[in-house]
Amino acid sequence: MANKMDEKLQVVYQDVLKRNPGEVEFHQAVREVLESIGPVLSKYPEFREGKIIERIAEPERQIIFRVPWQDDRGEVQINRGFRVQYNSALGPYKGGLRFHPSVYLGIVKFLGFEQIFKNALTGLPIGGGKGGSDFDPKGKSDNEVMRFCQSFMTELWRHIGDVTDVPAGDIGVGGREIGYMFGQFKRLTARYEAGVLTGKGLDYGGSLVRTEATGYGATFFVQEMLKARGADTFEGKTCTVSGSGNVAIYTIEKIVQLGGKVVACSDSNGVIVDEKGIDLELVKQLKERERRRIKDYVEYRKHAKYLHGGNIWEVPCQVAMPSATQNEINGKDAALLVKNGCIAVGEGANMPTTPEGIKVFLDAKIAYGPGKAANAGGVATSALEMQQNATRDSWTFEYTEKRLANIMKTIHQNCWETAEEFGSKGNYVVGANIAGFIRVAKAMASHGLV
Ligand code: NDP
Ligand code: 2IT
Repeated sequence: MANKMDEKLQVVYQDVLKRNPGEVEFHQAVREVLESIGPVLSKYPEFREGKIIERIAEPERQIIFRVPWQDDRGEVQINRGFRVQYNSALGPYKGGLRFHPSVYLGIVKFLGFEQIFKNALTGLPIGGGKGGSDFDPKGKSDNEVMRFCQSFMTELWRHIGDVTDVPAGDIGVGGREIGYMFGQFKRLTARYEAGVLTGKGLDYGGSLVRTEATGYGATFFVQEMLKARGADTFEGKTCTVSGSGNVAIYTIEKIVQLGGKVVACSDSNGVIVDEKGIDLELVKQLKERERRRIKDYVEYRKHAKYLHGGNIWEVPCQVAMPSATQNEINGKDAALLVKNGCIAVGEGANMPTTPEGIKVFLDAKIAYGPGKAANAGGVATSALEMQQNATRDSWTFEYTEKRLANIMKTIHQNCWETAEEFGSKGNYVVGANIAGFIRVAKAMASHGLV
């Protein structure tokens, strides 16, 4: 991204393309990391000799399974389930499950690959993994979602456990789905193994702040980036946050707490623009409690605008926080954001900016926080949930949020210092990729050829 890929890494990349045909999102994620880590290999020749990079690119284990279930009309439905156990050098595989019709192996592998470095950046003992299904939860009844989750877990349970692999939520998987899956796991194993899933309900082993953690963490990361640019803050800043799901909602909440104003959010159908500031309680009501579409916002707030099929990045802002999905900001969108005065971008979503978009942000020298650093607060708080489960403890909101804030501060500092050390001051892409990579690579090198 900031660096040209070195020749030997080019060979590795060509091999990744050949071995994983058609998995374009996975190729994109691998390429970004390979473009960053060239300078590390000069400093640590043992990583090259041990073929650490070739080994990191290949998942340790990939599980693909049939998920049959019955809909409310009694009709049989078949979906495909995935779990990619990518890398266990630093701890049990850890990463979310995504339920969305676009899910296929290439998406799960891109997310799993990103997760390795993200989890390493948290400094906590978690390896990288990801899973999901092409099941579409939209429009399904609670009973259909429950039957699907039970069938999904009927295969997944044998592959997971509190010291082997610990799934959590991602797109389409929240507290409701985790609850159904936990119930089925408990039934199949006859064990109350609380630490097998994170994002659990507060009544049965969940952690305070996990629901808020990704959005809060991403906002803390942007706060650190603003500080690093010269004592700047969110106070009075106009912000836009794409999506209106878990990450978007708690990003908006924290921005407002820190004095910023969010004027737009979205879903896959359109954009809400509310110049008075998005009414978060209304968004929570529509999205969390009533599971409706964001367009319904204008039924309650007549002054706001709904742009069907609109592009949120056309709305001028100083801080943009993409929090929906991959590749939602292309080169044109990025150029428009910069032109309209955007000074910071913090990625709540995974890989929301295309390579062309990233280049625009880096060339413009705005503060650009890539997902694997900026959105690491979610998985970090999952690791805190595992810690509470292991000790049968539960911490207060204030204490847990403080831990999260400190983790985000440390990640920011680590990325900043690493970028500087490797000659790319202010480039968080290089900082995050190198800092994450070194931690995993060192552990892998210690483990011998496994
Ligand atoms: P949710 O399912 O709660 O919300 C997803 C939001 O993104 C919805 O508003 C959805 O709109 C929108 N969206 C999803 N797919 C698309 C698409 N193809 N095009 C346009 N909009 C889309 O998921 P989360 O908030 O949990 O996840 C959002 C992002 O954050 C993802 O990239 C995820 O990987 C990442 N992330 C999540 C973490 C977590 O803890 N949950 C942790 C770290 C990263 P619609 O309803 O129309 O589909
Ligand atoms: O992308 C992510 O980091 C997540 N979806 C959260 C993973 C987790 O295990 O909490």
